[in-house]
Amino acid sequence: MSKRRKFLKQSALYTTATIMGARVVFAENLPKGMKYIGLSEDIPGKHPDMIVLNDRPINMETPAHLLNDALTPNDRFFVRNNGLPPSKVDPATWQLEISGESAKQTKNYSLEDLKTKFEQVSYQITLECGGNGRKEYNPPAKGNQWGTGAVGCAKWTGVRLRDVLQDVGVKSNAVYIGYYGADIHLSGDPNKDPISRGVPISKAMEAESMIAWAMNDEDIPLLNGYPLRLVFGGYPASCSGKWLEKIVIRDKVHDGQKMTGSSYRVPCHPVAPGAKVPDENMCIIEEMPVKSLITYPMTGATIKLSQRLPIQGHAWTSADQIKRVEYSIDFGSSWKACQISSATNRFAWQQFKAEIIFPERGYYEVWARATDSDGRTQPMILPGWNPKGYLNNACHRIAIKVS
Ligand SMILES: Nc1nc2c(c(=O)[nH]1)N[C@H]1C(S)=C(S)[C@@H](COP(=O)(O)O)O[C@H]1N2
Ligand SMILES: [Mo]
Repeated sequence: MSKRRKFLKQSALYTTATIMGARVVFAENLPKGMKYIGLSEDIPGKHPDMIVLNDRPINMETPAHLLNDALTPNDRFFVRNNGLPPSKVDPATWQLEISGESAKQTKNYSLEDLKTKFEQVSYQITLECGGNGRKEYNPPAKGNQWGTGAVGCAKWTGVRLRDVLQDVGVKSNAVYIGYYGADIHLSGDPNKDPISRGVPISKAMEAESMIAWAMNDEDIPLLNGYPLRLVFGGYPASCSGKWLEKIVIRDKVHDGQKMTGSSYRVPCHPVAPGAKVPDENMCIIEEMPVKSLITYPMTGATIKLSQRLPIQGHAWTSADQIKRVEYSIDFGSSWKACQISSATNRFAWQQFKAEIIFPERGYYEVWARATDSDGRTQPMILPGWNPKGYLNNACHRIAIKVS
């Protein structure tokens, strides 16, 4: 971060917060964790039915039935902020610095440089927060109590990260890349990063690993990282740095904010629920597990016995593709196949659908279960408990009444 940027950040703080349509004049004075009583659940640019878990920093998830589109519209894409988004972004002067001990040189790129010097690519890539589904864990884990909606799939446009890294020059001892964004630590301290994570160099070099400036053919919304972000499919979305202003090529595992300790880590070996796990026994989450979501109908729907119930949803994986999605209406005793679409590219979620006939009137649950090309499948109940409540890929369930 340059001295000038640091100064801008320090003076800007969170003064752009608006409540009831007006700027919060003494925003800096509100004690941390306290909520504005005038805050409506509506966050500008986002769908009014998004579920707001937190407003400082903003964290919001998408109800399953709002995720029915093959590509998640920008106003329905979940938001997971660790700090406060930059209050002023000027795309004309935005710079991305690439440096680090395993970079052959330090180089800066403007948005214009990125758009004109490299091949432009678009991929449909699913982003899922590592903590999606956390609220089901027992004993509960601290942190945002995500239900099912910290996931979305958008069409991202930008350049391949590897093309830019290669333009700078990558030393043969490179191990990891780390990112720094322009967001501000909740304390307002410009010397602290809200988050600075990264991926192994092999992941950074994959064809689908991107530096993106567009989401569904529009500018990326401010809350999702405008004007520039990293996008890595198949890894926890925490790797996909927003408001991207610096990438470091490291000769060791990146040790930025939330890379160390227990953040975004799970026990290297399974533990009993509630166990205390020392930091040295916690391993960094890399590939995310296979998962699916029923996006139609909404849970609680009623149908007549004479009707067939159409169901729809998506399935995603860090493996090459989804091979199979099945549904059950008898609490997992038997499963029937759904139809699935093929993936546009690796890491795009795939659509599934089926038409269900129910044997008699009553209460049912529809459960969905996906299996990927590596043969991994979803557990029907919660997978391994872990202290921070990550990686819950249990089958999604919806309630149906047949009358
Ligand atoms: N600079 C920056 N990048 C970030 C974050 C952040 O707080 N700051 N949050 C991370 C986390 S934990 C997640 S899950 C994703 C969320 O991306 P989204 O808000 O666009 O859905 O962004 C990641 N990138
Ligand atoms: Mo996340």
